[in-house]
Formats: sequence, structure tokens, C-alpha cells
Amino acid sequence: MARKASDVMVKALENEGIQYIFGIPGEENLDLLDSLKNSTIKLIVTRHEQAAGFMAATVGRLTGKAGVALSTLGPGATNFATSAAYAQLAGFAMMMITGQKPIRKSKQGSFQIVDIVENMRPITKFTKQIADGELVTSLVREAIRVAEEEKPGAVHLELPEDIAEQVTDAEIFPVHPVRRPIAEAKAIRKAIDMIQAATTPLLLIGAGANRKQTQKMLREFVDELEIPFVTTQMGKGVVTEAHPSYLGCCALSANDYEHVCIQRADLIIMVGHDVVEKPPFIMQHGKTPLVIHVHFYSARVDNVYFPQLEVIGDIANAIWQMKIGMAKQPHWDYSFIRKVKEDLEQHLLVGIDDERFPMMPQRIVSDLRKAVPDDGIVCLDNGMYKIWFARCYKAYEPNTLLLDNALATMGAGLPSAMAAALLYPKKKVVAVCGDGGFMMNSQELETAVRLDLNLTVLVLNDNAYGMIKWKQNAAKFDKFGLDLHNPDFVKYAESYGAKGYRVTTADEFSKLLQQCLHGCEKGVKLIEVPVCYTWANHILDHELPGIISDIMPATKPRISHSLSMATNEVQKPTKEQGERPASPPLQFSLPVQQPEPITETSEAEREVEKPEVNDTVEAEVVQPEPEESDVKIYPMYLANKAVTPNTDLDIIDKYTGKVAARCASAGPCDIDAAVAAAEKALPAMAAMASYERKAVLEKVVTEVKARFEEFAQALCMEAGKPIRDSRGEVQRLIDTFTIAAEESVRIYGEYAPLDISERCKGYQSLVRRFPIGPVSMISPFNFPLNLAAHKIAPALAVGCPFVVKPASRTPIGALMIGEILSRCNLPEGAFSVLPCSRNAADLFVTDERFKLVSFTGSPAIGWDMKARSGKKKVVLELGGNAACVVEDIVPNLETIVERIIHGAFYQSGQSCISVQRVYIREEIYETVKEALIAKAGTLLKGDPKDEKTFIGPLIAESEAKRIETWVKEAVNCGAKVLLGGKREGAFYDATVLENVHPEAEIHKEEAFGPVMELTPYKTFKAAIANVNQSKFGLQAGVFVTDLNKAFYAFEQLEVGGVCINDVPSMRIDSQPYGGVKESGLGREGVRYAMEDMTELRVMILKDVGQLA
Ligand SMILES: Cc1ncc(C[n+]2csc(CCOP(=O)(O)OP(=O)(O)O)c2C)c(N)n1
Ligand SMILES: [Mg+2]
Repeated sequence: MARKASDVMVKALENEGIQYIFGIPGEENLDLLDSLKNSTIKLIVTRHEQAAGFMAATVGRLTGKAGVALSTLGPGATNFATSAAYAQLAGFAMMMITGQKPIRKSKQGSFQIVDIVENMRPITKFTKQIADGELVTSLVREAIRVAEEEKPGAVHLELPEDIAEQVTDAEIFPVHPVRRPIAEAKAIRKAIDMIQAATTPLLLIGAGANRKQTQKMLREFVDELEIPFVTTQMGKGVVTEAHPSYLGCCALSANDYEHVCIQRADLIIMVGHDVVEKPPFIMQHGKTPLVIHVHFYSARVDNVYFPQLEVIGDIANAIWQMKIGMAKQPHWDYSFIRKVKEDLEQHLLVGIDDERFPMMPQRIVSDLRKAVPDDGIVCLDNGMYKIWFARCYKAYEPNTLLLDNALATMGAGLPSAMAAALLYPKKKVVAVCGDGGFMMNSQELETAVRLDLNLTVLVLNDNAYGMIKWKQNAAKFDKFGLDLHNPDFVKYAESYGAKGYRVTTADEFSKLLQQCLHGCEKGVKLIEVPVCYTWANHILDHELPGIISDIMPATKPRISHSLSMATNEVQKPTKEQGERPASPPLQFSLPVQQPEPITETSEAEREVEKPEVNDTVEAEVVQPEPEESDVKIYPMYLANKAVTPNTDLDIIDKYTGKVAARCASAGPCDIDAAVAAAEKALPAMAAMASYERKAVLEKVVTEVKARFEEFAQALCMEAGKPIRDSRGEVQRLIDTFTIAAEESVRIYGEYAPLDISERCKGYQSLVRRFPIGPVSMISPFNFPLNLAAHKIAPALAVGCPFVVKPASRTPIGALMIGEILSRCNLPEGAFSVLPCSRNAADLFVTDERFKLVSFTGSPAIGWDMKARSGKKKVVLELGGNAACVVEDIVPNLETIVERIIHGAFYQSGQSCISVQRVYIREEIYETVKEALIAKAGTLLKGDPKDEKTFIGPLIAESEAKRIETWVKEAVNCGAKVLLGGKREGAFYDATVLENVHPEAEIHKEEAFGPVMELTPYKTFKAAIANVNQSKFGLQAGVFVTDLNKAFYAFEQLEVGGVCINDVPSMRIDSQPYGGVKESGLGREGVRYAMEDMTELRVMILKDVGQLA
């Protein structure tokens, strides 16, 4: 299809999964700007291109997918230089698109023209002008491919004005996952030999290890082998720093506790290190420690870094191979290192309670660490404080302390925090800047306020370029040229519409942090923190070197005989290798025997290497473990057929946390094929007779009944749903299919006489329902069986072909239904069940061949999907914060309590209609409250497979942590915890709160966890008004005896369903179900979903029945 090149470019970017473009358009971008107008990509206009570049780079850093920035030609493009270098050096995938004057014919001479492509050359991996509209799609694909490939970095495309408007029919290039080569077996073997032979091997984790699978593999490596680890600045948090094997971070290149450990080590396993990071330590010729370099690519040789062995290939896989190939050695000696770690931990406490004001940096770090939740994100600018954060701020999760130890640029702190807050609106995000660095991009406060970001900005004010002052002083230069005058930061923040605060005593700081991070007020907040570095600098310059020289081992360990043997063996050729030409000998000068040459491994040997890995920062990827015999493999269903093109999706037993099954994961091509097949199947589906459709539905009912326990156990495992509830859900699946079977034979139409006026004389009509066409179905994790059934069964009943995407955490239920359907008599292409990653899933929303998308899930995703779904019909079943009103004790207290407790806590509150808010009439409040607490306290928590368990794990630990944070926030705002309030891994206790602030997240948002709040009320009217004071409106429950009040509630409540004398959590599968306001659009419930999946057609009949 011929389209403007700028339109095609936007489509190509959408195809890459790009969600945001940051930048400032110029007149040369107007075509592209216009094309973005109707795109799913959000344009974020900033106040400086540099900030846009930093934001795009941070998207790359946090997601592994390229972030995109846009500018005009010349001045806009040159403003990108610093952020391009930032992304390029640090390894963040980022793409810049810049405009240019027309290249074919221009009337403006050389006005504003700079050769941007050449300008970008030294600071990007790829830079090109798009000289023809036909090339737009291939160049976008190539640029993104290059940006994301290891080592990720910056890329640039220039889109000239006349090319942007050129009409082209360039096709979009599909994105496919690329498997990375894995490390060569002999290199692994030698690495293992060296590590096992060493006396004190240490692990050093660098920036390149910050990839999702690598994090996991490294964690297992240190758990199992107990090898102590240090990190570079950008390797912080890859493995939790709460780990007993964590020693510290090399914030400095020498003279810190970590260097004592390194001096004591005879071997360092450097994982993901690149010399672009400031050296974590300095290697010396002929001396220990020896270094094994483990990375995606070989080591750049440098005076400070020249490893003796290189293990090149996918890091996660290499670490896994090493782990399984080696055992903890009895001769490994860490006694000295453990003592050093104890000393370091003591030293890290120095200054954390210091009362002095302006504040000491150690106390700032410590107070902030206490205030930020484990998954909160702290984004540093560049200044003196960075050293203290790197040394003292313990990162417990990856990507929670973002600092730049590559370009080390000032000015990135605020924009990077803005990008983090944009990507993760639920997380606490803090920017930490010096007064100098903050002012370099402070204009972006306006962008942050405009975007309504939740963000806290700390400006550490020493009225100086403190870091340079430190160096100036240490080098004994005169004090000169580094002092600053600053604006009033509080007023400055307020002038942008942000909140401004100033710390005036050291004690005030943590209170302000609590208020800004955990208070109920959202938005952008700035805290000016006066800081004094004099004493801290003295520690770095004088105290620390003294302490370190006292404990530093006088000599480096010798290379033991066994390590020397293991190292030499690296180069010993095997028989068959000896026959091949040898590579040149490795250049290293240890006082040991000269190494012999390494030769290449044959392809045949390579093939036996097992697990494949594709490790990106965020993507869902393969776990590089061998197939255990008890891990069941599920195929996916593509056009009615079981296929297993891969086993990429791990299904975790939510109780044990172990991989219990695997299934195939579909890519965009599979989804495309499924939709094409569904489209093709439509006529045959529509032509099926009612009894044939009924027979298919009945077959599902019969088979599920026969395999009842198998379904229940699978559900219990994959969802962590207590077995009692799992059985309940299987029964509901049966009910839903039974109702659909019954409804399938009574899709009645209407007859109407139309002779209502002279004009219509002789007319009559028939109105009938016809299948709407292929249906896209996205089902959630909390009811993987019955909510999939609520989409699948109505589609079968009316004859719509469909493609289901089950939740990737709980795909088994839908796959089991798929397995039954694959044996039913359905036209080819009638259905597909395709688990897939979120990126690939976009086609479920955007593909125009779907005529309806039926989504059940979170409001944020649902409404975003609606905005992107184009012309198709959309049904959204979203969340809520359901309320229950207790006006009367009816039929008795025991029943009310039993129902509310069930409604609030069954399946740990992970239901859209779980009871979250309970309003109780004042006079009976204490009685009901007491009884509820007593009953909730009896609920048993534990293994969901245990028949007695009521509270199982939440779907993921991160969810339990979210609830923990929300409850803490509510408590900070005055809430009282009447029961529970504790987390243990993925478990969260049944929790009852009182006096919850109306602005608290746990009140306003959907808790989706085992938490309910109690509130007394005076009048029934007030109670109903309270229920309505919510952005959601799914269902409500009312215990009431007065019929008038019951009807008043039915008429006044802004919800999709009212349950009288019951909790809102009741759903009957034949009844209409859905919400108003933020809770959704349209109704499910078999017959109502069937209505959505059909469209009316009227046949108007004129003068029929008259014979000539
Ligand atoms: C863009 C940029 N310009 C200059 C520098 C050199 N530099 C590094 S730290 C620093 C001082 C930072 O001052 P401030 O932000 O106030 O933090 P402080 O060190 O005072 O805590 C300077 C000028 C740099 N890293 N980046
Ligand atoms: Mg400063």
C-alpha cells in the first residue's frame, strides 16, 4: 500500500514496539510529526534535545529496547551529541531521528545545514541519511537491530524533508528474536579449571552483566558456589547487595576495602566488564590476580585490563555452564576476605547518624536508602555524591541505582529519572543531582510537571562544582573558579508548578523523604539538601588510604602450582586440534610456563552445546537450564493444530518458585498466521449448524468433567490458587461451556411489521445476528480457565473464529482447552491459542483483521489498548476496588462475616470483584469489625495444594511488594493495621485496615491482593455516596433488609452489578458482567458476550406474500 515515507517510518517504529519518542520537532520534521499524530507512539516534547536524548537512552537502559529521540536539523541535532555519547559509551540502546532540508532541491542554500551524519559517526554505532523513501523500513529495522545488539548503543537516522513526504510502498520488516552464539566449550572448561584451581577466586560484576537472564544465572552461581563478589559502579544491583557473598562496589579504582580483597585474590572472574567503565581495579603485568573475561565480546586490551582467558558468548549461558561444571572447592580460602568485609560494613556506618548541617553525604545516602523501597529507582547525576552512593547505597534489585560511570556526564540525572517515572509510574523514583548538574537540565521540570510524573528530585547543594573542588584540593591547586550562586531552589521548583522543600536540619531530611515518597500527594517534588563534603573528602583523601594501607596484604598471592597448571592447560592443544593451524600465542607474561596456542572449536563440537539464551534487559527469555524430566512441555495451538516451535515460556510453580512446565511462545509471524487462518475459517464457521456448534461445546464439557482433577491441579500449580478455589473454577468452566451450549441453539432474531405509515406500507422485516468475524481474546492470570472460557465458549456458540492470548504466567488452562478443541470437529483455522510476550502481543490489539478484541486485565493496559485498537469493537473487563455496605445484620452476623472474608481474601484478593472497601453502619461497626478480624485471623496460609490452605502466594513476589508499599503508604498517612500487614516472599497476610486516607493508593487503586479497609458511616445515603466515590464501578454488595434501600442502592450505585445481601464478589456466569467508569466497557456473561460477537443484519421485505 502506497503511503508517505513518514507514515511508513512511524509504522516501522510501531512494529519495533516503540512506545515513546522524546524530542523537539522542527519545521523539517513536520511530516513525521503529522504521521505521529495518529500513532500509538506517544510524543514527549521536552525543553532541550539533550534531555530528550537522555530520556531515550534511559528507556534503552531499563528495557533493553531502543528508546527513540527526535530533533530537527543542525542545532537540534548537535544538541544530541552528549546524550548520544552517553548511550554509546554506557551501552544503552537509543535511536535518534533528525530532520534535514530537502536533499533533492532546496531554496535555502546552506542555512542551518551541518553534516549531522558525520557529526554522529564517532558517537554512534550506525549513522545514515535516508536518501530514498523506499529505504525507510529497512533502515529503521537495521538501526534498531544494531542499537539493541550487544554491545547496545546509539544509532542515528536522518530523514530529510523531501524524503519524508515521498510516497512509497516499502513493506515493514518483521522483528524476530535472534539467538546469540554461546561460549566455546573448551574456554568454559579452562575457566572452570582455573577457578577450581585458584585459592581465592573472586567474582567481579560489571555493567554488561545487567541483563535479565544473566542476573538470574549469576545469582544461582553465587548461591551455589559461594564465591564472594564485588561490582563495578554500573554492575550494582545485578545480584542483590544483601547477599552474604557481596563484598562491595569498586566506587574508586584503588585504595578501598574492595581493593584489599582484590589484592588478596589470585583470580578474578570479570563478568560483563568493559574498560569504558572507570577501572574497578588496575591489573599489573606478571602479577595476580589473573583475570578471566566473561562477556558477549572480547576484551579491549588496555594498560589497566588485559585478561588471561576470555569466555566469549552469551554471558548467562556461560555462567550457567560454569556453574553446572564446577563444585565449591574445600581449598578456597575466604577467611581474610570475610574479615575485610566485616570491617567495610563497619566503615559504611561512619557518618550515617551525623547531626551536622549542611548534611554529610553518608547520612544523605543512608536516609535515602531507608526511605526508598527495594524496587524504587534512584537516578544519579554526576558529582561528588556519586562516589558515596556507589560505596554506601545498597542496591537490592537490578536497575534500582542508575548511575553513569561511562561518559559520567552532568545533566542526565533529572531526565533519566523522568524516563524511569514514565516507564514505571507505580515505582518510587528519585533523581539525585548536585546543584551544578541539576541546573544543566533543570528546565525539564516543566516537562515532568506537564507529564504529571511522580518524581522526587534531590538537589544536593554545596554552591559549587564540588567534585572538581575535591580534585583541585587533592592536587594542591589554589582554590579557584568553582563556586556558584544558585537560585532559590524552592521557589524555582514552585515556579514550574512542582512542590519545593528545603532541608534545614539533618533530622528533617528523612521526614521530608517520607512525606514526598510515601505521602499521599503525587506529582513532582524537589527537596534542596544543603550538603558539605569537607569531612567526607577528608575520609577519602586521608583516612581511607591509611586504613587500607594498614590492612592491605603486603604481597600479592603467588600463582599456585595448580592454578599455573590450569592456566597453562588453556593453551594445550588436544589431539585433533593439533592438526589444525594454530592461532598466535596469547600475550601474557606470568612467571609461569609460556602458554600454548588456542585453536578454534569445530562446528560439530559447538552443536552439542545445550541451552540457548537470548538475554535482554527486559524481554521474557529462555531459561538456560537443561530440560528436567519432570518439566512438562505444552504445545501452543496454531490454526487448530498443536505446534511446538520452541519451549521458550517458563511456567513457574507459584508456590515453589521453580520451573514446573514450559510451553511454546508465539512470535508475530505465528500470530499473523493465526489471524489469516481465522479470517479464512470465518465462512465455514458461520455455516456450522447450531447443533454442530452445540456438540463442540458439549464435548468440551464432557472432557473437562472427565479430567476435572487434572485441570484443577494444573491451575493450582500455575496460578498458586488454593486447590479448593481451583476446583471451584473448573466447575465454573463447566458451567460456562454448558450455558454456551444451551444458548448456541437459541440465537433468535426478530420479526417486525413495518407498515407504520403510508411510506412503509407493505414492508416488514427480519432481524438476525451474524458472527462478527475473527475475535482477538486476551485473558488474565487470575482466572486462567473461566475467564478464557467466557471468551472462547460464546465465540464457539455464535461461530466466530478466534485467537486467544492467555496470560504468559498462567497459559496452561487455555492450552488444555485448546488441546480438547484440537480434537473437535471445527473448520481449519477456527481457533488458535498462542501464549506470547507482551511485545509480540501487540498484533492482538492492532491487527485490522480482528473485528472484536475482548480483553480482561488491568485498567491501564485495557484503556491503552482501546486507544490503539482502531476500528474494531472493544470489550474491556477491567479492575475495581469493590465496596460492600453493611446496613443491617442480615441474615446473621456469621453469614455476613463469612461472605466478606471470602470476598476479600479468596485467592488472596486477586479478583476484580474482591471486597476492598467495607462501609459499616456506625451503630454496628464495632461488632462487625471485631467479628471480621477474628475470622480473618483464622485463615490458613501456605501451600496451595494443601486442602486447608486459604491464602496462597500472590502471582509474583513483586506484587506482594507492591501491596507492602501501598499499605506502608497508607500507614504513613494515618491508617491503622487491624490485622496482618506482613509480607513473606510472594505471600501477603490477610490484612484489615481502618482509617485509610482517601488519597492512599490502597484505597483509590485496585489492591488486587488480600487487603480490605473498614469505614463506619452515619446514613445509608452517605454510604452509597462513598461507594460511588471511586474511579471504578464494577460491582457492589449491600447487606440490607429494607426493600426501599435495596432499590435505592440498585438505582444510585454507579456499578455494573449490585449484589443484595451478598458481597460484590459474586458472579453468576449466565448474567451480564462488567463495569462502568474505569472498570470497563461492555458486558460479558455468555449471552451478552454472544451479542457482542455477533452483529445485527436486517432484511427488509416489501410486498412479500402477494401472489401475482
Ligand atoms: C557535562 C559535564 N560537564 C563537566 C563535567 C566535569 N564535572 C564532573 S563533576 C563536576 C561538578 C559537579 O557539580 P555538582 O553537580 O554541583 O555536584 P557536586 O560535585 O558539587 O556534588 C564537573 C564540573 C562533567 N562530568 N560533565
Ligand atoms: Mg555542587
